[in-house]
Amino acid sequence: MADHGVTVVVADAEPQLRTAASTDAGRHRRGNEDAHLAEFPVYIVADGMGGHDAGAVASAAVVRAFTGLVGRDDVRPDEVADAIRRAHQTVAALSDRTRRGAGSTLTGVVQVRHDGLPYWLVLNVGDSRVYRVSGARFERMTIDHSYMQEQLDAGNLAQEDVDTFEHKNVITRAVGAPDSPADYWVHPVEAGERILICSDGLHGELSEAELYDVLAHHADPGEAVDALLRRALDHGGHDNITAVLVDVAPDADPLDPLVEEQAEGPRLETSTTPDEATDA
Ligand SMILES: [Mn+2]
Repeated sequence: MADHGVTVVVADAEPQLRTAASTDAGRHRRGNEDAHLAEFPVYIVADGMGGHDAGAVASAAVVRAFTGLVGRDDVRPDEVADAIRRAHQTVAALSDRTRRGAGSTLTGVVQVRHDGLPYWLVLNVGDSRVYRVSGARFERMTIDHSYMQEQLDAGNLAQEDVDTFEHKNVITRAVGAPDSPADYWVHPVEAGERILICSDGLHGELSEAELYDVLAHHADPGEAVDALLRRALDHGGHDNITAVLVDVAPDADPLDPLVEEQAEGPRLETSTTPDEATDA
């Protein structure tokens, strides 16, 4: 039993996947403005911001925009773009109504179908992140929309100085904010891979080496997310912390199109801003 009261949900709606999710307010914030959804085929994290409880309302609204996709194995990429557009509209309306500047990050993966084959549609707005472990490989699948990332890209900030960068929490795109299209990437579903979706309360406390270390030492997804949150709390828990983990079974049938034909798979639209999402 964890000493910080996290909630871990392990779902098996899709037999090839094992998932776990955990969230904690951390040690410094009164409430938890993170929200998440971890039900096949939707695995997303939203980190809300805004005065009073506007952040929590915003992140909850973002997650709610995706609930209609839950339980389906035939989701199309344009339906994900529609969900993001609905989330934008809802949060923007909330922001206008409350005048508190409500917004939210949104990141994660949705398993979509294209020509009958399943892919991960990776999506991102803001500075929550998606990571992927495949064998000894650990990679980030998203690019932050943040002032820090802009300074890194411009060469004004060195990678070794990110830990002490003062304006870590300034994001440049948010659900509900203008000029904030989502980025998209498409990735074939691979046997044995592990996908981590998290808010900055996790990746801001743990280095990528630490994230990988924890993931490599806990095969069970529930134990892994619990260990990730415990580690973030040990580092101070300065922010709300959320982690969603999706494991694709290592023994997935190689003849199953789920994991076959990756090289031959259809090319999906991989531009960062499909038309469907740019007008959100
Ligand atoms: Mn946060």
